[in-house]
Amino acid sequence: MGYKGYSDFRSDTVTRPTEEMRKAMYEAEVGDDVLGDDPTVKELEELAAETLGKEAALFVPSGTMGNTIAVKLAAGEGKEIILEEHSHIYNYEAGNVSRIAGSLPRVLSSDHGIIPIEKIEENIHKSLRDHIPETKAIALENTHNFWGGVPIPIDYIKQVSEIAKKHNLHFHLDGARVFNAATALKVDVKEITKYFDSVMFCLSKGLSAPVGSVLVGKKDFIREARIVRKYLGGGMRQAGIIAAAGIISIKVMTKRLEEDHIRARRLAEGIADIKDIEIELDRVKTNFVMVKMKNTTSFDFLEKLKNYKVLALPFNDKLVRFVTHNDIDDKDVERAIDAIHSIFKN
Ligand code: TLP
Repeated sequence: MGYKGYSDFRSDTVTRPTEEMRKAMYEAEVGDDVLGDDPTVKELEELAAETLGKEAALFVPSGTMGNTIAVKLAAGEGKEIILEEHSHIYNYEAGNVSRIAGSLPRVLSSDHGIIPIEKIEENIHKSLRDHIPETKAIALENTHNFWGGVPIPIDYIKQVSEIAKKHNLHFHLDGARVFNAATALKVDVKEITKYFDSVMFCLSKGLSAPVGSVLVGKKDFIREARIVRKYLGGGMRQAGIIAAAGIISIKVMTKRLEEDHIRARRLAEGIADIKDIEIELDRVKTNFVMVKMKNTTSFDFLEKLKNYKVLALPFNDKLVRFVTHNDIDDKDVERAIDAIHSIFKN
């Protein structure tokens, strides 16, 4: 079932490929990428590595696979990885951190995605005795999905990277929306990624590609990652068809994210005065608006919202997420604002 005619704020994953992407996909030169001869995949991987300031890159089918491969190589079986308690890797990746990577997540609470530095350091375990699993890795998420798409500040990232270095830990970024973070922080994306050993970012979210994510890091790490991708069944043959869209994601779509952020802001401000809901306005910094229900449930609210042809995503019983993206324009935002006002009109 499609939602043609609806204003779809459920996620930026719903974005459809642009005309430019469709044309590039049609024209893409392709080959068998498992045999290493798809020129378009190679071009995407080289562009991704260069854009994020890393030695090499690997095109993967999803963000989940990119993160899973990274955890598997960075921590691995029986070793610990430090994660924030609401991180996507821990909560929304089907348990892959243990199911596939075989690692133990050491989950730490935070203030909107910021785990106190001392707490991180206290939770690093070296295998002094043979029954203690050793800490091997730490991951951050930027922007942080659960915490409302907030960008994690660079000086914090730098501090965590120093701890990681000091304790010889692999530092991974779940950067599904790292270009939104860079846009909000007004920096080149390298200013964020340079602190990490590996970064996963998604082409298929705000960057509008139909499929795919990229994992970047050192050459040796990516060589190993290619093997893990293969045994997970993620080796793709004439993948240049989809990589062609990813190239446009990086070259073109990364430059327009500010528009989405402005629209999210407009949406948040347009409904902030409604007394039946709660919004933390100062946390609306990228393309997410988290709306807390005071006197109803997310599910009741979303049922009503659907009657106005507006869709959003329930995060839990009380929390609803609206995401702006390339397929949301000013009219969609105004439609959502009017619909929400109508629903809560006494
Ligand atoms: N996030 C999706 C859902 O899973 C919630 C969304 O709509 O936001 N890291 C982060 C921070 C993500 O938000 C997501 C997807 C992923 C990883 C996984 O990417 P995919 O869906 O490509 O496996």
